Amino acid sequence: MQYTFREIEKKWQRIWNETQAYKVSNDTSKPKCYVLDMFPYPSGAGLHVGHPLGYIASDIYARYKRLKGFNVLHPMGFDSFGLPAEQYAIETGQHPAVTTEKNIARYKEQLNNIGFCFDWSREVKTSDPSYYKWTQWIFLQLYNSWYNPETNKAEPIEGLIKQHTAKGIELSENELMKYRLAYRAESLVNWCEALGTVLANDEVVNGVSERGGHPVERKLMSQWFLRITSFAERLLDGLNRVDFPESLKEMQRNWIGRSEGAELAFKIQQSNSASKNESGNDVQHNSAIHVFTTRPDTIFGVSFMVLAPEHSLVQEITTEEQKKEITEYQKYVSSRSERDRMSETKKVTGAFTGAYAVHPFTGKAIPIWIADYVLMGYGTGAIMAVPCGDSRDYAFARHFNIDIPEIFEGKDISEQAYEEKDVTYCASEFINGLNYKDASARMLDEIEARQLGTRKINFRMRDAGFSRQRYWGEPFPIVYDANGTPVAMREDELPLELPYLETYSAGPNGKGPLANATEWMNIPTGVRETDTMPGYAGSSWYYLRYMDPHNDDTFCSKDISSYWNQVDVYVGGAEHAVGHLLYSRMWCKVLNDLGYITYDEPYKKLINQGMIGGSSRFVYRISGTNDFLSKNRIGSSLSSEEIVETGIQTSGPVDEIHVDVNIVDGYELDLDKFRTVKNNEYADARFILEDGKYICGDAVEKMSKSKYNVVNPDDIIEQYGTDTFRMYEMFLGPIEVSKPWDTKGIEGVHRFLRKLWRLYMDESKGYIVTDEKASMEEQKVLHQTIKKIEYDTENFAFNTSVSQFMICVNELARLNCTKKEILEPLLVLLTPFAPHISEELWQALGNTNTILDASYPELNESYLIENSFTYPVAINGKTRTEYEFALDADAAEIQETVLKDAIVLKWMEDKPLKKFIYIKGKMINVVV
Ligand code: ANZ
Repeated sequence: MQYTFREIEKKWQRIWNETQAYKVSNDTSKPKCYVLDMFPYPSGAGLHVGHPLGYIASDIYARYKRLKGFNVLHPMGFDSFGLPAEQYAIETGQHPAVTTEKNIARYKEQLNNIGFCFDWSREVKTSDPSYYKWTQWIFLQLYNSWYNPETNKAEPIEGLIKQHTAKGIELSENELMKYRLAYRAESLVNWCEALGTVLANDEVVNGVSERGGHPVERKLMSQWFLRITSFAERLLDGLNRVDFPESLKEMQRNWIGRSEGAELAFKIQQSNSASKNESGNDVQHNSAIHVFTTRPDTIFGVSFMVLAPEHSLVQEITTEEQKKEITEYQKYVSSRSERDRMSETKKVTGAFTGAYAVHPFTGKAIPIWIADYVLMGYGTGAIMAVPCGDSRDYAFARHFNIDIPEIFEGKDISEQAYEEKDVTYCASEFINGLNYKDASARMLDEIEARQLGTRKINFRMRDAGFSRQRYWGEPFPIVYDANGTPVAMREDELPLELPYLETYSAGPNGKGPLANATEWMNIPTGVRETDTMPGYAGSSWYYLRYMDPHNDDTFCSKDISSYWNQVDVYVGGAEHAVGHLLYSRMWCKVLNDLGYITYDEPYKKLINQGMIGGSSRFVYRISGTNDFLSKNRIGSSLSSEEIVETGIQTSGPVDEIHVDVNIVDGYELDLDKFRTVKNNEYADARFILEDGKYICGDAVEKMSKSKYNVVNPDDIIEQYGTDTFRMYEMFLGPIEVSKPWDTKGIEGVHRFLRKLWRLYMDESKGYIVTDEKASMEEQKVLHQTIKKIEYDTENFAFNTSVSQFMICVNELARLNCTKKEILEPLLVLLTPFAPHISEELWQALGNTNTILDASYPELNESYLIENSFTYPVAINGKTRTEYEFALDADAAEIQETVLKDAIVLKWMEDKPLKKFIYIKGKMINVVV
């Protein structure tokens, strides 16, 4: 019988589908295991071979856990709302609802082709009203909650209202907005004109939109926000309780950006003649400049202060003489993005306000400047500048000729600031002579004692923008009444469905497309919110819906979420490190605080799979011609035969052009196919070959259509089969490492499966497995494999598992092993990797139940223990031969056997035995 993989795979996929083999029950006495993949955006391009890498790894793990007796939840769904889906729809001129459905169907087909064990009855789609009903409901929970700093928990906002009523205070809606976890506020946002929407910080990379690379500017707009900053400390703490890659934890920590320090006030010096208002009168400044510093220990080194150019005090304190300069500088800064300002380190710019502050300890006058390196959005938007301790302050002082006081004993600051903390202080009054730690503590005490300021912890993280001026997202369950006050919809009014729009161009006044849906927008009680929720709304809680996907009464019943509990393993890309992964952790904490679920971290363990790069191929066209040089002929001269044969006269500078990897075998271009691509653009191309072949250049690049290096899993599966494809993806290398796709090596994996097949099946004789008892050696091969596969699977090290399977099959083939005792458990080990061939052979062995529910082979370590030893046998200390004995063999028997051995007798030369030395497990020496 042949290994007809196409038939076998289709057959089992059909049977598993018919028997609902992957359906998972919530009602079971088995221990649970929840294995989750980051669900995909159903983009128009479909899946390429890079996408399933993580899915295959998690699928292997899920199948393994099932064989180990767990009830395994391994669901899949679609992140079908959001910008990518809408952009695709706009590009192709079709409605997002239509393209999304089409793309989902295509994705599902491709996923099923890879043989995943997803329980499709639990599929969720974020754009489905039955799903986003609950996204809207959770939004209302956020809207109706506040963060109680006393209990450190999200709580219903009624509690806050009651607290105030008890004190006789009635909180207005404006006041409440300052507490709600989902709130509306005016804020400078990342406005992307080209996309017509506001973007979250993590969607802006290097000052342009992550999608499309369009310019992003800062704009003041009224937006919805999530008060994620209230959870900053808990988001940090929680990282100590989860098993995430250290690099990812570090990214989250940096993003949250916790800084300990002090906030303190510098009084503004009362005007000398310098500060006059428009009518020429002295201006009274009652205000002080509040600064945030992480280095209160350096306060005696302060020689100037800097306000962010947008700081509200600038206007007030600037003197008449400096007005012009300050205004011009402000104009210059407003043209620059926050990111440019943060990343600019070389160019020093700034302007003097003409005003002075008073040093809180020395009473000295300190000039107040504005400069773009101080950002309005961080700390208080103002700093005390310490040039000797901070490089930006140092550069600034140097550039503007400001004093650089020395406060670090014996540190050289003639060239640059000293930023290390191994210092003792001088010229610093009461901290002179102290080290950093003691000085900081003393200074903080002093600042608080003198009521100059307080200890303060700052976070770099900002509240998360939650509004998008787009069509394809969840509508907010909010209506503005006649006064413009937001009113939450009632739970029983949900879902608020997205109206069907024919066009989804932007609405008036920077509003989204929903502002064009006037009938939908204007209702008797007011006007609906026309923004929609961002892409990360639906993905912040989808792991919960999979547990209880058809519940119409609640987002997920508490019993069920307690049973499935945290996601045991979450597999996905590192690009979601500070977006999705932080938001979903916050939502989890809120739902936990409000008592809807029983844990406050959604994911126990996280694995980031690496990216699979495309292996691009290039051809080299002589510029301005349709003539091509094979890679190693670039720069070489043409022979006269070649000139005659091809008609190409001279070589010359070449253009490197991407060529579709699918018409290249390894590096060799298929010339006939090449002539037909791009509407026969190269139909009359001429070639200078090497050894009769056209050899392409290559490079590893992102896998994308524009680089003609996309490999579709369907094509690979058609040629080699699903099982080969799955194993080959794993064989490419460690899951967390990025690597290029290379179809070449797949042959080896395919040959391995054929070889495995032949252990069970003979082409002419058919089924050849016997009931004979296995030898120790065969048992050893099997149990080594059990041990390795089990260890690797627990550690997601699947590439070495594939190697082990290969070693195992080679060994068993060498031993001519046909024994069921060995070959049957081997199939169970292989099932998670190559389920179809395993099931086919399992049935051939006479099993009638499915292998998906077989039990995992038990490791018997005793087969791995070496139980015999090959002794070197010496005569008078010189090794002459060797002999294998069982380790527990009797010493007298060993002596008897050795002394009868021909080689031994020869070297004894008939001399009488003086001594027989036997050291167990080491050596034998015959002394004569
Ligand atoms: C005095 C000082 C002395 C500082 C010294 C540093 C070193 P992190 O760690 O990132 O929190 N800073 C405060 N607010 C700022 C703003 N809005 N824009 C730009 N810089 C700002 O950094 C905190 C430090 O960054 C603060 O401590 C402040 O400078 C500056 F030897 O104060 B420091």
